Amino acid sequence: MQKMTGARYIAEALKGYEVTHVFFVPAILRRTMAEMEERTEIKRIRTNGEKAAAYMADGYARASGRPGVCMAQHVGALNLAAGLRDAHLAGCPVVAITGGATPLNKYRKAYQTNNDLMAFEHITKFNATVDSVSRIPDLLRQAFRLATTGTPGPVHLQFEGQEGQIDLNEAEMDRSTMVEKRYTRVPGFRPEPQMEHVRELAQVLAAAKKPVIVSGGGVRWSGAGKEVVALAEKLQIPIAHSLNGKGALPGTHPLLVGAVGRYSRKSANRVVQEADLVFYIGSQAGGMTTFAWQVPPFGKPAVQLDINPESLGRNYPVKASILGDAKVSLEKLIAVADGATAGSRREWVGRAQTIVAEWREEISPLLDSDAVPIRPERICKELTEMLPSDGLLVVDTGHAGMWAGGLFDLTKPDQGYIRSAGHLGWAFPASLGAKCGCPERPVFCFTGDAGFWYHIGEIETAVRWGIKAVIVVNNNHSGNQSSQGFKKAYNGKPTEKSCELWHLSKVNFAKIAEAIGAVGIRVERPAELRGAIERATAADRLVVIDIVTDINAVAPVAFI
Ligand SMILES: Cc1ncc(C[n+]2csc(CCOP(=O)(O)OP(=O)(O)O)c2C)c(N)n1
Ligand SMILES: [Mg+2]
Repeated sequence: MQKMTGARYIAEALKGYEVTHVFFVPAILRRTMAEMEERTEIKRIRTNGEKAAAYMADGYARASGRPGVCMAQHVGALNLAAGLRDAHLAGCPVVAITGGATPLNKYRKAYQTNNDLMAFEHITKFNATVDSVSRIPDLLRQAFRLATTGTPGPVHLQFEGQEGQIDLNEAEMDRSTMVEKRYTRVPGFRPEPQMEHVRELAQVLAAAKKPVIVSGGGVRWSGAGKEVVALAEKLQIPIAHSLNGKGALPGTHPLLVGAVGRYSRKSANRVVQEADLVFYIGSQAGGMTTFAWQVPPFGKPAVQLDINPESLGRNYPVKASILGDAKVSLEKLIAVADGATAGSRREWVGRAQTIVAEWREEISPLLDSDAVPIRPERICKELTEMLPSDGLLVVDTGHAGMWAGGLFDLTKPDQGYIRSAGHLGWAFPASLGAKCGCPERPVFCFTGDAGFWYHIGEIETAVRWGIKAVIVVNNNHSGNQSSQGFKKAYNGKPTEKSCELWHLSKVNFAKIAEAIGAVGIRVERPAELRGAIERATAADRLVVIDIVTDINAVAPVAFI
């Protein structure tokens, strides 16, 4: 035991947990920040908004597999909470630290004070107050432990004091138990499944004539993409994936049919509809992946593998289920799977491949389109061809999620893909965090203009810290995904004034980027895309590629 301040302890513990960056808006844990400078190499990324700080920590975690850390003082706590919502939906380990009221200033209208704790309750796995400096060690350990185990997710610690200044206090602290290395990355544990459950599930698979795998985000966290492919090859099963699962699979594999559900690829939806059994692996079979339980319809025979028992059978009654880590469970399943049944699925695999070929033929004129203004499909094609061999694509929601989820392909084994789980504006800050988490990887972001506006001030953060990412903006001067919903709201006859609800200004983002010190490239013709991406890849700073696109280009609802 050694007497030390909370600030010193936190700085040393974060270093021990292999945290390389923290994302925050001042003033929070001021003394801890100073200790970090003195005792660690941790970069203290001061952002221009708390929500962006949370998204950066989220992107850092999804890219690196290590928990992301973000912080806000008491008055910024709910801004930070808003940013944890996507990490919660995506199951991503983020440790959020905020300041809170003190016993002396509670309930008396102290400046900037409110009780924020409940706001974190439904978006975190653990939501605790740190009311004594001597509780910092165990609560910090619990925070990292919970963030990285089971289904990963965000956690929140509210430190006493507007700025969490309880870190100034001293206590006897035990350095030897400061860090549990197991929880420095996901997965904290790889629980093994019960073999009888593995055999049961193998039997159901063996009996299926037309099975399909739906590979989810759990496969990405577990690093089980290779095992999914090996099982599919051994038994000859087509593979669809959720949007969270996209980054774990080779986009060019002959058994791959694409993203299933709402932001999807028509071929995947058709194959899942025709299947006689769906095998969900590391997927919650949620509304997005199943198009609100229409693909497949509720009642379709299913089997499931997940690390969290809550997921097993929740949305589709299961004929068999396995509880365990995806990678080790699949290794065992591959060992007992009956490869002799593979031949009986030749016709089914052929059918799936025909469906994929039909989809490709249908979409290729748009992928190759030379239209001006540029079609977003053409951007996806260029990104597929130009993303560096170890590049990571970070994708926003809405139309960006539809275009990239359905049309972009990972073509090299070391490429990656992460996406907003629903919050518009997530991708740009998340891509900056991703670059901090994986500095050696080229990071690209794909976003619409409405998505980019949310956190445009973070261009300044990226320039200040020399964070190099390439931001590809599909700039149709509107949030045009919303146009369809408004058309419906006007009973199919939108008025001229209804454009007010979704049109935005025509702005040149390249000029804004240049003014802040980033590289700005404006693209107006499809033939310029390649050169722009090449230039951006070679640049040494943040690059914004502002692509002028067609305001009338609307992504098809890829439902059968
Ligand atoms: C936080 C949040 N608010 C609102 C939405 C609803 N929403 C989904 S897409 C969209 C517009 C997207 O516009 P843009 O990023 O420019 O892409 P575009 O549709 O124009 O291609 C909106 C407002 C959302 N997903 N998240
Ligand atoms: Mg737009």
